[in-house]
Amino acid sequence: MKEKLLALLQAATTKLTPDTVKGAMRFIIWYALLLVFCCIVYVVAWLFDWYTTGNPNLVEIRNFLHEIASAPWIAVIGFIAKAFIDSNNNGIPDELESKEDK
Ligand SMILES: [Ca+2]
Repeated sequence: MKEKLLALLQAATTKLTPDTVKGAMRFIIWYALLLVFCCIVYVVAWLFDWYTTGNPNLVEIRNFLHEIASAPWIAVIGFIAKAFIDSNNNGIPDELESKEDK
């Protein structure tokens, strides 16, 4: 398990070097990874709380699910999904480029 996790982390870091990911796309990827990391930490902390107390905090997980299904989160997911589109491969999401740059 530990070796697989380290290999996955190493593969991710080698693919996210300045040579392979250019421009603003780098920040979009790091922002998306930060959101995923924070969600994972939240769920792991919730599971740890359940493990230590013996009772699942259903109110807290319901609030979390309600939060990640809310309109602002859906907007963030939409923004990130659009920002990953870089058809001319210049490192600037097509959504953020002016019409002359496309
Ligand atoms: Ca582009």
